[in-house]
Amino acid sequence: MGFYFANADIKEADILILGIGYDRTSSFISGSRFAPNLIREGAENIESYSPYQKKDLSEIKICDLGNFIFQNEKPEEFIKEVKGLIENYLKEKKKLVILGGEHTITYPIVMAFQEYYKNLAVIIFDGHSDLREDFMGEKVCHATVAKRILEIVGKKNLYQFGIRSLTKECLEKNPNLFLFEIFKPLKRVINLLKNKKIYLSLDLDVLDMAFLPAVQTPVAGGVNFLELVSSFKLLRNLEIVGVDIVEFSPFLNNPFTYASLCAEIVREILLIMK
Ligand SMILES: [Mn+2]
Repeated sequence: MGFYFANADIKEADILILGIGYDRTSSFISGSRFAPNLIREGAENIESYSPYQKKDLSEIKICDLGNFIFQNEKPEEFIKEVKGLIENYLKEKKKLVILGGEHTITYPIVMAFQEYYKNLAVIIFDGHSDLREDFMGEKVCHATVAKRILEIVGKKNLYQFGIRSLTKECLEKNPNLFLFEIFKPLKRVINLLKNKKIYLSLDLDVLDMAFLPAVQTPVAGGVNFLELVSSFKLLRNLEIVGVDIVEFSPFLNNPFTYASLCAEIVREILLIMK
């Protein structure tokens, strides 16, 4: 099944939605490979109208591409395949919303975006800094993804918000890393991002685990849903060309409850990209 609000074919769509259910490097509670389809199910329970943004999804041309089918899950092959796929959609001048899967998927996606857009900045909302050099013998995994992205886009173009799980060394790696909160620090720096193309990576564990315990690596002390949506509304002032929404692990709790919450987040994201 696709999202019920996906109303366009690939040619006429402005925004493409794609599921990438990769969770091979998950080190704690895996299962995010099931997220894309469960969020589609959860969408059946939400309105296409957003009372937060006072807009309706029917105002946007959206195509749901379904899910990416892996040919090979070896990291090097997976990176190559995903990067190539994303490049093709960018050449068609499409905006993208990608549903993970674990956070690792952001790396090949950003590689493609960085090559296509010369003035790209990456914004990450996440409970974890993901700035480790390597983790459990893996160079490219959910715990190193922000470090790999930092190497591609440079310190001036990576902004991290909501972080509350990191090492002391990681804190020093990115001058634009903001602890605990999203809204206030984002409001302070948003003018620096006005002439950039923006890629947003939304790791759902930025939310407090009381709101969304169904994530692969839960962290206490996160933001609430209203702060997240208020932060999206700030981002509406920027040009967002791509978004990923990662780390939802639906079967950890009643999948439909939390899938509905994730579907609301998808709606709010789509509406800030118009
Ligand atoms: Mn995280």
